[in-house]
Amino acid sequence: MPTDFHQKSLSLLSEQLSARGLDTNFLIQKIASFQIAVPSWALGAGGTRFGRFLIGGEPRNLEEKLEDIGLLAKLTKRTDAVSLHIPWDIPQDVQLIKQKAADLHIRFDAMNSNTFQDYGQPLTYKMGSLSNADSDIRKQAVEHNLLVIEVGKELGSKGLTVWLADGSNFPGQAHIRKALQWTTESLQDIYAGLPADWKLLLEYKPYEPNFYHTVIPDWGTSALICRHLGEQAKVLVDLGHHLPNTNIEQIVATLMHQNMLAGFHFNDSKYGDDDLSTGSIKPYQLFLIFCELTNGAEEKAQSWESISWMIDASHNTKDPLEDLIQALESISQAYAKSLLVDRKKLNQCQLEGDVVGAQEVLQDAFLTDVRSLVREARIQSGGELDPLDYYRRERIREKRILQRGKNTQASGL
Ligand code: RM4
Ligand code: MN
Ligand code: MN
Repeated sequence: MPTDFHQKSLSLLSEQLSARGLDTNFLIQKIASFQIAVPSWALGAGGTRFGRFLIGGEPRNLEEKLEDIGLLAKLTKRTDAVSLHIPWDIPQDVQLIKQKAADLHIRFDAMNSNTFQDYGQPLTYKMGSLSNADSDIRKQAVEHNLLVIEVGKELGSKGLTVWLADGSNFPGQAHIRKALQWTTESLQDIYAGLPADWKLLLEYKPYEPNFYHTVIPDWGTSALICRHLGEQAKVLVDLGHHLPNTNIEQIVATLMHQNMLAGFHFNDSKYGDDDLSTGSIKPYQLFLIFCELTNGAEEKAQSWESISWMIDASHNTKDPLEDLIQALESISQAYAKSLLVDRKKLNQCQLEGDVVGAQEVLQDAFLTDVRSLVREARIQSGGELDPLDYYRRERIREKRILQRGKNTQASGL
């Protein structure tokens, strides 16, 4: 991408935007300040239940994961935080990790607990964790979450994300009401240990790994439980955790209306929890979601700052770092486009029942090529003109392979 091509595209866009009454510099500032966390498990090749293909040069430990996020931060200027998964990425030496992160200007975003696998703990989670019929197992799962909070406190994190795999595979296997009650009580015990300036982000998912019933299958159940916890508990929306064709933007609007939106896990999907690159399959949906987000914040339904942002994708055919660069770019583009929506005109259309006009307003924003705007925001922040091109030109993966080895495997799924 030649610099003069970028300049020409930007000035053309700038002209179009000011004709629409929009201030290019203001938009650039907004785009530049929007930061999205990267999870510690997204830096290696992701597996499926059929196996895993190594990509080479995968980070061997948390320090190397931080180095990869540091690189993403330097190139894209779109991420400044890591979200840790415990026990996959339990810091061995907290001070060292804190120092390393500080050197790379990386914050610790929400901590993720794990009660969906066995990793040598005394009691098995095979039949569930926070919802288990056995109170000792529930207790163990609660204690794990409390430990995750302790680790997070040392690192300066301000949130605990709970995703529960609990549920059942066959009718009759679980007592559906009791499982919900036990889950609520377990979460109350965890909530009691939550520091006052933290939030609890409660994720939902309709199915997988359980296929008959999941204890927290949807945003409504998650919100219901949060109501039993307290104001610091809110609902986390993972884009892949919906049945096909669900109107996710409506869920976002509803949650914001109730000040109940904790944050996002960005990814994209065709069928289920596919964990594909954000914006690769349904960019219009992503844009509509951002329209609800920016509008909800503008109209003060819920503040922008109270929402957490994270990528939660898995890559088994792409280089994870390339994929994350693409995802960060797509998210910024969707955000930028949502800022272009002519709200006054849209409100007028809604008032007059002008369905055609309303669609035109949205499409006008969506079909605007904002790439130069997003690029400029990145350059002004000190990032690369074209991060993907830089990554390939500098042969970063090849260098990682030389340094870390060909057969390394990052922790994660
Ligand atoms: C789940 C969910 C969680 C993530 C795990 C690895 O499907 O999205 O957020 O921690 O996967
Ligand atoms: Mn998730
Ligand atoms: Mn998921």
